[in-house]
Amino acid sequence: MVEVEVTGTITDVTGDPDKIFGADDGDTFMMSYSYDTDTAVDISGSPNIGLYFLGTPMSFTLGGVTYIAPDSSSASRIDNDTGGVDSYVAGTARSFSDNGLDNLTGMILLTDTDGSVFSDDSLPISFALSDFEQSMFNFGGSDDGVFGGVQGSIDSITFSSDMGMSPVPLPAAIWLFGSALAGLFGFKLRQRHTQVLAA
Ligand SMILES: [Ca+2]
Ligand SMILES: [Ca+2]
Repeated sequence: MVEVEVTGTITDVTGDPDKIFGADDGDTFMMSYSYDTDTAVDISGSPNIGLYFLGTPMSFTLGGVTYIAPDSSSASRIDNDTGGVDSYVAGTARSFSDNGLDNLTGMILLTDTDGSVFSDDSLPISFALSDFEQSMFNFGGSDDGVFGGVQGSIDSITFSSDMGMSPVPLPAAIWLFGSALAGLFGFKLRQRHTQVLAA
């Protein structure tokens, strides 16, 4: 699985006059999601566009509240050289409800204007935020029919991947380490014994 953590700063709450998200300019925005590059299927027929349902929850935190979009909503789109531009989107393909709010949608959009970040339309294992000239996020929804939305800039995006690195429980790790040490000492003892016999 590839795990992605995004942090941003809210720069525009003018779309949320009733403050349904309880967030102000300068507040932190966080988003996290994950995907399996082996199982995610590109449903776009275009060789330059990758459109994937991620099949895992996607969480958004702002105004001190975390909103969790269901598995069926999380999606990502990769554009490679569309009009000479590479772009990356991760967000909700369908609106959802959580914490008493409805019609919730959220996404991040990053644009590399010289088209150099992606060489195909596959889901990325990693990239650097600095590879993109433009980045933004938005999040919106409604509270009893009152709509609100905020947007801002992305400060960091970090990828971590656990491929081939499944965590080993500590007691097992100690047992393996102890056993390896015993093997090492056994080898050295045998070696010394052989030298003594040869002398
Ligand atoms: Ca494609
Ligand atoms: Ca490209």
